[in-house]
Amino acid sequence: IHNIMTQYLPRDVDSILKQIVNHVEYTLARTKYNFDEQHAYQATAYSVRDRLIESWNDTQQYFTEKDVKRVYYLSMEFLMGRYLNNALLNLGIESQYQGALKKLGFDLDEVEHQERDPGLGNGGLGRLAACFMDSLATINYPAWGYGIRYKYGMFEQRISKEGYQIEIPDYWLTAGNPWEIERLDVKYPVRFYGEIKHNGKHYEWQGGEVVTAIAYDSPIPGYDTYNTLNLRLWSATPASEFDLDSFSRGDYYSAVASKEAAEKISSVLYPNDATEAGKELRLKQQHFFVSATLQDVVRRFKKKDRPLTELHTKVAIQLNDTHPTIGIAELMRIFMDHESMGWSAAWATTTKVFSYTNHTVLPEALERWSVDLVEKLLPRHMQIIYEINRRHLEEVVKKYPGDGDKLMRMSIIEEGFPKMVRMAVLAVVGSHHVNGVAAIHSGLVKSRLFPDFYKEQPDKFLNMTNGVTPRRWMQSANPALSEVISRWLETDEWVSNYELCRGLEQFVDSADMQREFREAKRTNKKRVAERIKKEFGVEVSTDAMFDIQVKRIHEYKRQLMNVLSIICRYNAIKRMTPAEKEECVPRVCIIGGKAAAGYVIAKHIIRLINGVSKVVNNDKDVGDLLKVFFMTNYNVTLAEDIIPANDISQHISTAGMEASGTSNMKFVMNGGLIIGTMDGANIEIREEIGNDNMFIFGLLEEEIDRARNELKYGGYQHTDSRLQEAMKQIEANKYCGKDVSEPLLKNLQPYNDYYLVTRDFSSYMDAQARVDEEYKNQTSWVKKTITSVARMGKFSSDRTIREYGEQIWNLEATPFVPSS
Ligand code: 26V
Repeated sequence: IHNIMTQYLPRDVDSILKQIVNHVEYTLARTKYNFDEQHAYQATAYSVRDRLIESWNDTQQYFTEKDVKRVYYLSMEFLMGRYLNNALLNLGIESQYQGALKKLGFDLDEVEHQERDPGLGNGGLGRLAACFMDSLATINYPAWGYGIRYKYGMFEQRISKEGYQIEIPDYWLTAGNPWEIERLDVKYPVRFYGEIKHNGKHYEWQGGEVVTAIAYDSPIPGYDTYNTLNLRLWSATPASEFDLDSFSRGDYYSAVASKEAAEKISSVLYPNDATEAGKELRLKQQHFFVSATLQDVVRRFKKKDRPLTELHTKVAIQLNDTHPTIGIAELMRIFMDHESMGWSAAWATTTKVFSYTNHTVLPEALERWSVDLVEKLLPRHMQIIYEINRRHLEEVVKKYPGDGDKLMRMSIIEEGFPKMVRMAVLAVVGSHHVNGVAAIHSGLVKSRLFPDFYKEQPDKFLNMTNGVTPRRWMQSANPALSEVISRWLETDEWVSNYELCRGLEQFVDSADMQREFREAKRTNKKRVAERIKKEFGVEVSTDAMFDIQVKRIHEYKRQLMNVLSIICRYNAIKRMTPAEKEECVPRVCIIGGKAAAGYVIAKHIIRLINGVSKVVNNDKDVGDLLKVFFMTNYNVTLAEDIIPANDISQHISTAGMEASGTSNMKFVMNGGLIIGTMDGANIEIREEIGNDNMFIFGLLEEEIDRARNELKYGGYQHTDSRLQEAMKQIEANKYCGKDVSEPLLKNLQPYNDYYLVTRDFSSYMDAQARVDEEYKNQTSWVKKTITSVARMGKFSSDRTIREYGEQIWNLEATPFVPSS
């Protein structure tokens, strides 16, 4: 494989060595006899980037020549993770770089660890965008990603010595970013505030404040293809032309200060994916990156002389959640106020360009902006939104005369105090397709979020079950298992064609394969055991079951239920006789994840976990049977390290609340089993790998409303004595102070237990008992993991992206063919 690359930059070890040393001398200006690991990383990254630039330029030129339809993936978040290893594997030159660095006295692995993890996202939504970029490139789809180049990414999490979360700003650019190209020539003005004038022909938006968006481009290599895509992130800088009236004349210093303020717009990622804060700066960020993007897209389209009414034949724009939805109004504004299109033509084209992905049904996360704020910040957009709504409601009235309730439900404007713009409704009205991210979730999008819209246009609503890239999450993160898979399949083509892994199933009874799967697992567990030793000073055995729950801390994800069950396990062990201890399966419980800085309950949960960890790990009675660790600063890099070490992972959200989950897929692909609820993609994973290979428990989505009411109105109270004991210990402040225990316990009272922790608890404990029992039979366990790995093909993001390409974007794969 990879012969497509051989005609370009030389790829033998000595040429690569020369390229690296060249960058040490001329890019970093160091002498070749004196450079450290960080310099080695920088020089290596630049040399890899050189290769990517060549293929990147060729690819973009090729797309332009062929005049292909492109998709633009608009996302406020791209959680890319480290670039170097991913680029080397996709280019198929890892071993050569290893060799070259070795000759220079460096270890590639160590050099790769010098790279900062660019954390320009919160969690699932941002990481999905990154997996999609990898698949788009690999499938040779003509695509670009567009987003914001935040100066401060997701905060770094630390834990105080008392066990509380502390947030440290993530200035990730301290050592520069060799993967980006600053394009000072690619820039657009973006306006805020100001007023609207009519000049007799069309509306004009004037005055206010103008900032300049500058493009930063990063190449996105595909696996085993020459095609290289682009991720364009915008950074805000002061506008060059200045408005003499906008700052007080004669006051030079405040004039400079008002310019400096421009840069605030792209300075920090909002580290909260739980509740919509309604902050003005956040809406500014949205309009800033969307406006720059649409100007860029329209300019590219207009290079060829043709009417803008045909934009949708060459452009598809995917809205990653409602965050870029202001783009619907912005494109209308560009069409009408800059390009002199009439409303009907502008609207017809706009709605053929946009499509919208919903990522959550949680009402508190649905974006709504106050009409006052939109009117002040984006006055022309507010006018346009009103007009979109007027025409939209006119249709509704025609069909349902006199149905005021329906009108209220379907309106883009929520009539309240204050009046709000519902961004999700705007996205549905302005898009040709709307999709959810797993089957159950797409069902809820239709039945709960937009039932009136679904009734009118059922074909508008689609399901696109999420996926993850096997390149990063298997090949790169888990070389030990990947090597086993490739050897048994006698090919490594499964890396870009996961379905080939079905071929593993025929060997499931082979003792050799079982042993090799277990050896790979042990390798991965050993690495994590070493990390634990280093960070906590605790020795753990790789024979213990590694039980992992890592994800953002949210009440609906129920980390609290996990820690309560750990307390019960601890209490049970304390009561065991020596003979019973002999039978007990040792567990290492790992929990990790960040709590939004203002999410008080989530932070209490972290404090409780740390308290339990301290008590359990220091109890001599427990020994090796139970160890509990809170892994700090969970991010893509940490995920790559620990996911391959999982025996079991937990995906235990209240049914109906986790739209999809994507780490569930990664954990199974890495040879672990799932304990989980019938929620999100768990349901489809079960469909693929079989009920015997999963530990399912808990209420079903259709049972939730009723159970919640029963709890609330006294129709149900749990009687689990284990849970009662655990709650009593918390109440007695055995694990944390009452600042933490009181609010947590209050949330577990029947009338407050919105997430049904107490209701699902017994069922969860039963499932945990089944996990322990099954783990005792190591042969049957490893067979389950082999079968599961073999059957996960559906969850490659390559499959997901093909579905988007065929059903929503109408795209064609365009592999680069060198012109002779
Ligand atoms: C919402 C908000 C609202 C407040 C301001 C900042 C902010 C940032 C992000 C979000 C989006 C939350 C939605 C989300 O992340 N959904 C997750 O999407 C994953 C990919 O589809 C999916 O696997 C997870 O189940 C879902 O929770």
